[in-house]
Amino acid sequence: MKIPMSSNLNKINFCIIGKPNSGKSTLFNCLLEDSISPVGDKYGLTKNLFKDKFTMYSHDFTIFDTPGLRRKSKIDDLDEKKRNKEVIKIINQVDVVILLIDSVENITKQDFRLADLAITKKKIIFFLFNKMDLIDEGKKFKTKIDKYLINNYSQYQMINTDFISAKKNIRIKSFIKEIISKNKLVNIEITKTNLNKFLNYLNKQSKYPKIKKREIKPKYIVQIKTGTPLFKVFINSKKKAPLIFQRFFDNAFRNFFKIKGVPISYQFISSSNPYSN
Ligand SMILES: Nc1nc2c(ncn2[C@@H]2O[C@H](COP(=O)(O)OP(=O)(O)OP(=O)(O)O)[C@@H](O)[C@H]2O)c(=O)[nH]1
Ligand SMILES: [Mg+2]
Repeated sequence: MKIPMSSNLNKINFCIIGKPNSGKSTLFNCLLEDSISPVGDKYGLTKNLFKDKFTMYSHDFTIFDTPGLRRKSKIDDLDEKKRNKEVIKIINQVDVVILLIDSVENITKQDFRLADLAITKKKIIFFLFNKMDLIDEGKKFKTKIDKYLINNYSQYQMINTDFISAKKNIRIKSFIKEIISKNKLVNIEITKTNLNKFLNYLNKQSKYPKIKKREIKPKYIVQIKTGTPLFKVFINSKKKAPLIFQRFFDNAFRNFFKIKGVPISYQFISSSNPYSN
């Protein structure tokens, strides 16, 4: 039996993080249809957390605007260090992390580091490209970005991308719909029948990673939780599931069930008798 969901599906908490000037406060105000958080060209304008609520598509959202994050090496100000710590704390508290990127600038290593952190904490994460009104050929830009991420970010399967203009209120509502749909996906329940179909599919592929010439295979899968779905995966090995197998399994699983951009947890269970079955 699966443990019931702890959180209410119609309540979603999210925070907007990212470099100074990327437009976090503009997006915050746009969603709240009010000028709550100060906005402007001055670098590092927001110095405190702003929190507020809004309702859209019958969902209650709690949203945090955060101070812009700079690279650690660039910071010598104690207050800024403290603010950075607060932002990291907020990531722990929310369901969804919005990493806001100025489309006119490049994605930075810091952006990837923040994304890695959110992924480790099992959050839904969006790379949200803002200021699309300043981009001439939007379609080409999106294709270029997705290609870039596929080639340069190994965790591409774990993230979502979207493209908006906070200032011009473009694609904001469809972005909120995306958040709602990903939040639903976190509560996915996969039936035993479908888990078995997946195992059969894998067996037909017969491309399992090998350790010392022996293939590591899953023997049985069971879902034990929703709301960050958790699956127990029993494998045909006495040893702990090697990382290469864990990656292979996650990839195949996500492709088969079409789960992109939401966290999944697995417990890989080694068997006492790997040669049975
Ligand atoms: N053209 C354009 N400008 C934008 C957009 N969103 C924000 N801006 C501008 O970008 C500048 C910075 O916006 P803010 O919302 O203050 O940025 P922030 O990320 O909150 O910045 P910090 O608080 O310093 O971290 C302002 O001049 C905004 O008007 C957008 O979609 N298009
Ligand atoms: Mg701000």
